[in-house]
This record gives sequence, C-alpha cells and structure tokens, in this order.
Amino acid sequence: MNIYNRLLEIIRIKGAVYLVLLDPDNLQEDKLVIFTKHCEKCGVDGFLIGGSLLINDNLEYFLKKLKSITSLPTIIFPGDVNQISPQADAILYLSVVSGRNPEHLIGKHVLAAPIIRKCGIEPIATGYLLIESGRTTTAQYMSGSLPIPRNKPEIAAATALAAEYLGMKLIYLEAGSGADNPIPNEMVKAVTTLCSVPVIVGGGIKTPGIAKEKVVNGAKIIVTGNFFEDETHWDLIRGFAEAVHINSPLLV
Ligand code: 1GP
Repeated sequence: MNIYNRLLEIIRIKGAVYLVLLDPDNLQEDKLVIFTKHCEKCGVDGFLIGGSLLINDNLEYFLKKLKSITSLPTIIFPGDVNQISPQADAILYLSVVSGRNPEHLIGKHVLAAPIIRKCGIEPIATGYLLIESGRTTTAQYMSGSLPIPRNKPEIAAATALAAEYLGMKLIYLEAGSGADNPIPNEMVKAVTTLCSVPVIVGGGIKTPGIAKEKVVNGAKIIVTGNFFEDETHWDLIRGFAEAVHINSPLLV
C-alpha cells in the first residue's frame, strides 16, 4: 500500500492522523532514537521530516537512522529542492497556492521532479496554504509570498478548493512552525466543508485541546513539531495522539 493510501486507511480507522514533524537540525541522534520509540508507543501515526531552512547537511543520515528504528511512514516535508532523499517513504510535493510566487507554484517542482523519480519515493501533491498567524513565520519569509489573512476563511476555502480541482491530494493549512496562533477553527471548518481531500492543520498547536478542536472542525491530519523540541513536553505526546484520534470509530 502506498503512503497516501496508508494515510487514508488511518483516517478510516482512527478518524484522523497524527504526524510529528522532526527537524534534523534540532534533534540529536541519541534523542532521535528515544523520541521516535516514545512517539510510536504513544500512538503517533507517522513522521514528517524537514524544515524551511536546514543548516546541517545531515538529512540523508537522519532519515536512514529514522528508518532503521521505525516502521511508521516517513514523509519528507521539504523546505527546498535539496531536501529530497531516497531514504524516506514519500515526499509532500508542495505548491504554495496561497501565494503568487511562480517558483513555489511550478519552478521548484520542475527541478525536483526528476530527482524524486530517481529516488523512487512517492510524491504526494499537496496544496500548501500559508495563513497569517500573528507575525512573519520562516515559511512565509522563505516562500517570498503573502499569507492569507486569518480572518478570511472564505479565501482559504476557495484557494483550497482550487487546489483540489487542480488535482492535489492533500490540503495543508499552515500557520507556521512555532506560530503564535494556530489556524482558526472557523477557517478549518470552512475549508473542510468545501474540500473532499484530507486537510492537514499545523503550526502553533501547543495543547491536545487545540489539536482536538481542529479535528472536531474537520481536520484529518494534525502536525506538531516545535512543541516537542522541549523534552519536558514529551509526556504529553499520548494526550495529543488521543485528542487527534477522538473521532475513531473504535472509540464508539
Ligand atoms: C510547521 O505545521 C508545522 O510547518 C508544525 O508547526 O512546529 O508550530 O508545531 P509547529
């Protein structure tokens, strides 16, 4: 089963998918093993790997290590074309559809396509929407584009639907890593009501309660990253996983 279908299968069984974002620049090797095992034990469904800007040139090694310790899906969440590796299972093939920067709508894709093909990993076409979240985030800055205003759910919904009509298989509502404010519930609702492909929500999700609200409003995949860079938060991972899986038919 390919990774996209595996995500759909998790949604069918657990109601929603919980992915933890790993930034190879911020997670040392000894911590990676402990953290990954802990995530598996606590009900995390898979990992995104990447960052808007990777400084250390260790993605390949990091992924190899990760694959050797987990059977959960490993999906590259690329900040740029240099973040492609055959060591992962799949890659989010991101189009920044909230912006009007052609580099992030087609330019980078042309450069990446032959590399992805050579690597033999699964590209998952994803409409990526940057949403204003309080202050400029790294993702916004690096993409050279304006985010969608957070009080304009109708713009987000129309943009997401356009991405779906263009054939994208996932929609990612992104507030930005470490965002002050997560994606507003009203916006999650507007987008998930209009779209039929799964909607990912990430950025600034710092409590299980916030994760649950996004799922209740229709999100099918929740991503957290920054929050678990602080080791003292690791004991909350199970709480996040349970909150994301709140709609699991198995709980009824
Ligand atoms: C960032 O959506 C992800 O691209 C996760 O954000 O690091 O704020 O959890 P956080």
